[in-house]
Amino acid sequence: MRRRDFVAYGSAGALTAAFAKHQFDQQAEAQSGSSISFELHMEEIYEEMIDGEVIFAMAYREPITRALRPPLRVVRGSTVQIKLVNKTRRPRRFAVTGYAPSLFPVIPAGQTATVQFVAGQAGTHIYHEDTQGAAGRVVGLYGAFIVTPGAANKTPAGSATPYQSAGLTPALSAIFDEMGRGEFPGGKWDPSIPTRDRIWLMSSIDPAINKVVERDGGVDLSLPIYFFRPRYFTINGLSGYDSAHDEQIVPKGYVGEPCLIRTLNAGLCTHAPHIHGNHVFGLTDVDSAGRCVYNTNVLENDVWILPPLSRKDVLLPFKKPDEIPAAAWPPKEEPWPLLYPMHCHIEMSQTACGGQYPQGMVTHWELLGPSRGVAV
Ligand SMILES: [Cu+2]
Repeated sequence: MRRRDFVAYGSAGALTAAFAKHQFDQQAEAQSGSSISFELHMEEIYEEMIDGEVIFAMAYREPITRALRPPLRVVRGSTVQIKLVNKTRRPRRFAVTGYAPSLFPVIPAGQTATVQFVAGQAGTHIYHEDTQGAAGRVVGLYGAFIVTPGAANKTPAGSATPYQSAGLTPALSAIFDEMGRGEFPGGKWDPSIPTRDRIWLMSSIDPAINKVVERDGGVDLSLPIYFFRPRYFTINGLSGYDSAHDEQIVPKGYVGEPCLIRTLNAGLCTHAPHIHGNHVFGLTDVDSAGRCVYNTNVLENDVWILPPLSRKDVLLPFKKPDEIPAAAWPPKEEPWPLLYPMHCHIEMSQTACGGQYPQGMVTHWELLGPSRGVAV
């Protein structure tokens, strides 16, 4: 099949995912405190890699929008029901990081089950397949599970945050209280602006493992006979040129309008996202049980480590890049927008198929202008 056919399909998929995400948001808000239902089909698919290779993979699919690996957004305290349809050839078990495995029964091949649990602490999680070691997850059965705080999201001083008031640390409160003044002149945090809340769900693919799974060979990646040699590295399923220009991935904004970036690693390699132009504020981490932790000490990071199954929320401040002298700001000769790259600092992840650079885990962010509404 020709590459542009796949690209066209991919764009439609991205649009569908965006629409679906919005739908999910509305649904989640409408049902805050009560219950919310999703349906995910586990499917065996073929996916095109950035270099044109087509490989076997698996994915959770939303059956109405057809979106692959849709992000699920729910409000803290709501009862979450997920109808899971196992269309693959092996038993599967669903999992969500930080939630007890006993919540999720094994679903035999061809069977359907509905799991139910209460959404806990507001934060960023990964939902994924959890049998055969990590094999199902590594061939693509994963997605982002986001818990939003609902109305109880204020700092003691009354500033809105993406997190719940209970357990909010003084350091996080200080960041969100600062919005609308000082470093962040763009106004208070507004959870209703979707473009200021991004998901970067990273993963890595070893086609040899996918081949074994395609042949229905038993793979247990916890066994030492399996060596994981990844050749493709993705953000939200895309690599290289595609991830660098995807509207759902690239943060865009004006000075003083910070963007929350939820970074997650569903793969088997440790990653190290690194960003140019600004440092990010590290807002959350995970503990040894996989639960979200609100940081008590917010550091400015140039690069942050992201081991398998970990998640770190960071805040990209959208401030004047330090390398531009104040006397030369705003720039008169450089055209807006200013573009800055983001790339993983584990260097193997910068290639596709063992050498095609820079077709790996890369994207960029765009500073659109000095402040919203000001002509430049
Ligand atoms: Cu760099």
